[in-house]
Amino acid sequence: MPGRTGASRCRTGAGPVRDRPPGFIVGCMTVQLPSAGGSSLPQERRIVTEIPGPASRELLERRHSSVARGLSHVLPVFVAAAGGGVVVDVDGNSLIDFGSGIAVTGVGNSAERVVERVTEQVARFTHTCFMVAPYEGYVEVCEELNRLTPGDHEKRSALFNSGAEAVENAVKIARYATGRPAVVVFDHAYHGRTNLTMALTAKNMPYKHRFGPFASEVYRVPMAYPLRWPGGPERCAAEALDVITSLIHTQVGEDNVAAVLIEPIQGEGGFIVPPDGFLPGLAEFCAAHGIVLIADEIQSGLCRTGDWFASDHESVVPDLVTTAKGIAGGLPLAGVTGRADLMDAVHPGGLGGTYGGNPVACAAALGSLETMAKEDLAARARRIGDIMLPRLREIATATAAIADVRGRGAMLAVEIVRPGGIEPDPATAAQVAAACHQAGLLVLTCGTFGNVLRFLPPMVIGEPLLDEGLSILAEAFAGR
Ligand code: PLZ
Repeated sequence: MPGRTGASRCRTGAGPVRDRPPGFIVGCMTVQLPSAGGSSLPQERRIVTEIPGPASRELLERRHSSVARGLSHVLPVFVAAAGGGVVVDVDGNSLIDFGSGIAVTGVGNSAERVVERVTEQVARFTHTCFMVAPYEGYVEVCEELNRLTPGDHEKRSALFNSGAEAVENAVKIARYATGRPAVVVFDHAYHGRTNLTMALTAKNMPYKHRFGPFASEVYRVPMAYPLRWPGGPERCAAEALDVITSLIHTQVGEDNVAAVLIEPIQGEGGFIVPPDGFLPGLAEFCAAHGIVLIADEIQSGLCRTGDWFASDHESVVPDLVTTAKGIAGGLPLAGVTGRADLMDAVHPGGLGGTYGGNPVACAAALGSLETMAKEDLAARARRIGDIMLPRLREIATATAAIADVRGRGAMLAVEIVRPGGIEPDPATAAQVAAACHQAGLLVLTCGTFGNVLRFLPPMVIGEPLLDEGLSILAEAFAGR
């Protein structure tokens, strides 16, 4: 197929990046690209070209003629290597990573134990399908999840490929176990892009627009969002609980509700931290009515907020917990963990999937969980919060554009508004993010209104990089 070979080559003739030697020519400059990632990469910010540079732009052109338009990029630099707190692009720029690939690489990219375990596993066998012939790694990951998730009751787990798939399965299990149809979700919620999880997700653009019709029996209630609660942050927890329980009673009926599904700290919806008392109150209501409380800890879990799980902060014990993202150091893996009686209600063969709990992903998870425990990454996350929060508050004092600084551990955000009120200002959020990107700091935005800048550094990031990142952020806000 000569045509195919030809199509995969760069128009400049430089060839695909993977075929190039570690040092290659961009314009008149020789760029030394690292041959490996991981924490041994120089932990430094280094900007050697404009962002994106010529090699990234070249790849971007190929991307545009080969990859669907529906996939967008926060920052169109193509990655050559990553590790610790940096991402190195194909032009040799080294960016400070405040995103962790959306809360995934908390243990760092190509983390040592992840690489070791994966390398060893990939050489032994890559797949059997757990439903065809099982293997120990899957069982070990489930044991670990059962042990680490909140509560010391008897638990079971099942593994899947993505967060959305885990959420779908949690809903399947809750419906099966209760025999009830309804699922209650929240304003600003994000649970995925599959058909059921689109229905569970709140935001239309870009996630749902023109992708319907959506699944039925999904009921949305207000979120306890302190900054925007009409009665003010002090009354938010109690009033939100009143509104929610009353809506469930009058519009759905408690006995029709299989599950209440909530992110203990909302992620995509804007890093919304419910006030103290809200989650325990919700758990109490669920328990009183035989409703399964599902905590979607896909973004907030696995040491990110300074505990193993965000639910731990107020000792909330959900009936089911979904995990993904941070669990396997970047390999695709997700889990549903929870009460043995609920999990074991489903008939044999009722749960599964070809790749769910793939042995290589399980090996990665074991390496990643081991690293979290050994290096006490929850403590590292708390330390990151202790360093970042005061600096973020300082930045917020110097600008009228920030209405709120919030989050816990290494899951932090600032909400950007028009000065003088709380009207969302997504344009300024986008400008600040772009200024950070140009200066070599990878930050992400989020929020229903697109006006939240979020910070999710790898828990293993070094403090000098953290400091430097914060200074870049302060600079990006200067004069706003
Ligand atoms: N639940 C709480 O944060 C994924 C989405 C990125 P998947 N969030 C990042 C995007 O734009 O697609 C997420 C989450 C919470 C579920 C999910 C879904 O996880 O692994 O992306 O399916």
